[in-house]
Amino acid sequence: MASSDDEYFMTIALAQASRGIGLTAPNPPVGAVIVKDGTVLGEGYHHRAGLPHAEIEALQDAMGSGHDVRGATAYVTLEPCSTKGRTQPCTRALIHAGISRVVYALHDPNPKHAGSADKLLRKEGIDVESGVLEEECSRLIRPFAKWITTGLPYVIAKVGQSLDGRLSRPPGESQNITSKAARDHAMQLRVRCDAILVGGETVRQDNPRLTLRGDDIPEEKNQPWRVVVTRSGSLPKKSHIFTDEFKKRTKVLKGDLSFEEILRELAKLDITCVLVEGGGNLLGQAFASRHVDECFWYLAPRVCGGGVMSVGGVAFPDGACSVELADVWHESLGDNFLIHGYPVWE
Ligand code: AOF
Ligand code: ZN
Repeated sequence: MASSDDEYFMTIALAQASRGIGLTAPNPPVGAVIVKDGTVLGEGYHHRAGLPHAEIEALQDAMGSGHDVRGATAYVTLEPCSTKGRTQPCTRALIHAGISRVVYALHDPNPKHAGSADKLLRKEGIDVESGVLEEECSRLIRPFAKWITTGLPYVIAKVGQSLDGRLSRPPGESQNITSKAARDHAMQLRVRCDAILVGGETVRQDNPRLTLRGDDIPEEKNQPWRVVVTRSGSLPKKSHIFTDEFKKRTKVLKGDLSFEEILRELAKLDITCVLVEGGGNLLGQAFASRHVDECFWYLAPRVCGGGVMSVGGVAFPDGACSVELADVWHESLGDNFLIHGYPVWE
């Protein structure tokens, strides 16, 4: 039976897993904790695809400090893997280490592993418990779960708009709509993602850098891919994204692609999570295709009286989409306002 102690230790594993958010594609972020007699002996998380899984990191942390892990409990935010991939299966490592109980949050959505761990571990006399903090842990691996089950990356829409729904201000004015606090907040979204997607017009009008910068950026984080979709293919060669030090991380997708075709192209680059930053046409296309999974909507107390609609364009004729967000939360960012939620596509 799971206990409140199990939830407590799973919270620690979840905090470990969170350290890997945005770093592990195409693998999920996973955390693990080794506990014996109520004491944490070791903790760890999966840092990057190809490197050891969370369980191995936690076992090494414990054993590296001289602890005897035999008879200990392993808490893992995801079902331990059971077949060899880039690394050896974790179920085997847990068995060899002499772990006597394994508690994990949810089944691995990867069909290669899903549901196999229980049988393998129990055959060796190990107690197995699952479902502890399942909801919290499943939220963490939403991008991986979508990618591994559909072959498409998870889509986060970021919109920064005026009260009258505009992404831009009249020509000649500064083009910032939202406040510095809101833009700093949005920068953190780039940490979670493997790619930032924009339309060609955004590159032509704004010449954005689309890089990760500022404080609080994990050292191990790669710059996300910068992907521009353009029908005409004509983009200024001097744009930041083609000339700066990360120009190798820029990709242009040309032609008349549907949003799903764009996502399939991204999946080929092992992108499991993409941030759609605009402009209005591309956001319109994303919503009309019903492929938006999560939204961050920043509202600035400003009326623009003109400019590009935040979700619009030719891809978004009247009635193309009407969708409600679920699990909504909101917060104030100075005088700006953020609404977050998950579109529910029926
Ligand atoms: C775990 N612990 O920390 C992670 C798991 O190619 P590999 O060997 O890295 O295996 C990748 C698969 O392992 C991945 O698709 C997912 O099913 C699982 N991820 N499993 O036990 C971990 N990251
Ligand atoms: Zn594993």
